[in-house]
Amino acid sequence: MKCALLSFASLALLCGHVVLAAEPEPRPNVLFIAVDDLNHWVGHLGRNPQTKTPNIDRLARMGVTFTHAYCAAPICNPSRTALLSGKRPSVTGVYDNSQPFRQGVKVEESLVTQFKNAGYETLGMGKLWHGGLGFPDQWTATGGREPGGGAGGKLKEDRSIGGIKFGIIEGGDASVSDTQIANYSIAELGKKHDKPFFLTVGFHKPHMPWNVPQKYYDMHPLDKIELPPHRTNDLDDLPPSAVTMAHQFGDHAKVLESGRWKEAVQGYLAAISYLDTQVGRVLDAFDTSAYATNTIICLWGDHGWHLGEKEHWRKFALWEEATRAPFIWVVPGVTKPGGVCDRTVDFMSIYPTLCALSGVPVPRHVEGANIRPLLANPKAEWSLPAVTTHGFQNHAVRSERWRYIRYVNGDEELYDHTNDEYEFTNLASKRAEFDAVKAELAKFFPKVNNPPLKALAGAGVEGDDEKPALNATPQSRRERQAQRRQPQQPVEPAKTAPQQDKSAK
Ligand SMILES: [Ca+2]
Repeated sequence: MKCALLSFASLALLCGHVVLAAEPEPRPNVLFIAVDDLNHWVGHLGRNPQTKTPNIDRLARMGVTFTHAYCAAPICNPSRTALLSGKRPSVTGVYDNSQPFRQGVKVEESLVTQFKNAGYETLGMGKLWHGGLGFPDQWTATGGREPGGGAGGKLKEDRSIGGIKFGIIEGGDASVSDTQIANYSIAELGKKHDKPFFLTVGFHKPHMPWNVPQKYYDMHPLDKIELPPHRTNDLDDLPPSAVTMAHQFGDHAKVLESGRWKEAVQGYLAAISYLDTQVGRVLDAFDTSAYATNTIICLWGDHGWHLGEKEHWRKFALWEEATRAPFIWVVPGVTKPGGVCDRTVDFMSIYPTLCALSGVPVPRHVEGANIRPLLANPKAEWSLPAVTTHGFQNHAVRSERWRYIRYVNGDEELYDHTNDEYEFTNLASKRAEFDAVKAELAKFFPKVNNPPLKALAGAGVEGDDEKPALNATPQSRRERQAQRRQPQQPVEPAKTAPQQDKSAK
């Protein structure tokens, strides 16, 4: 009715030869749900049938879920820095947890700042940037620092295997800080807001330690746990850079030695189910709130996670398990319930898409594609692959069919997902016909490859006890010299890569 009246008023003014700017549409709120270290083990993506995530699956049914969504970097700090700043790791030089994002990004470049400057209330609690909420000036108000950070409550039973940390805590859900983070967002959804809001819910779990109450372990009985698909000879066809990446922490050897691989899988599933419960509490509050019909919801995991696939654990790699994560959007007037999009997207899309959907200007520095066309029609044509970077000049390009990885020293991997969804067979140097495929995919590697920012000793470990993986791939002295000489040069085809076969089609 209001719109009809406005239209009539605008028409009257036009007829009187007086042109005034139309009153802008009311802007949508944004509920921004960031989940730490949640890989594609959510029920509706079907990757692991053992996982129990009824609430994330319910959110997926409310709008559009992306089955091929990938991080810009497979580590907390660079992934979040990229998607929140709109600048890839290869632009900021933030490749790792040890490089302070504040040195690569200005507060004015932040997605949250952009919404604040556009007149939004910017509210949040938990982990958004690496270590917490990031720049204080982005926020109009926050829920403050959650008790205990992301670690959870006091352990009743420590089940950790070396660096893979998990166990059962004393007490119930209230002992884990994500419960307080959910409480904060539930309270904000219950308030009257005079301005549109951008509300961040920054969940920590299922980041390690997987310390959650007993009941979540009981949801996943050990005798029912199955190991993720893996092959004992899976590394035989990998180049040296990839093997280095797989073995960088030595986790898999320790897990095998312990004989408790299934317990670790159980721990991750338990932490996911705890996290899902908190997502459900927020959704329940959302459904009954005054904002259920005028709020965009965007849920993302910051990267994937390995649990022994390719003899690798954690993130820190360029394979499917380390790079794929849930990505769900609910956009009033744009998405329809039950949408499933198989197109390849990466999380650089978040910044420009949220701005475009909210009528907020997109700053010039922002990279990434506006995926509104896919939100409106998940089957729409889409020509862009997803791009992930891990360390200086190590990149992966993922199209709907292929994953092509090229490391700084020219090492390569190529996987065909039409018949190899677990990336068991590296085709990179198998046949000449793949050279054309690689050449096509290589066009999407980042054109700017800035050197890594200086790491701060002891930095990057705010709320994250994992060691840097910056030097996971060995560099030759020649490469290091070239890097120092030409920090801004676009990536060149590696000299050690096979020559393209021009006759191959
Ligand atoms: Ca993370």
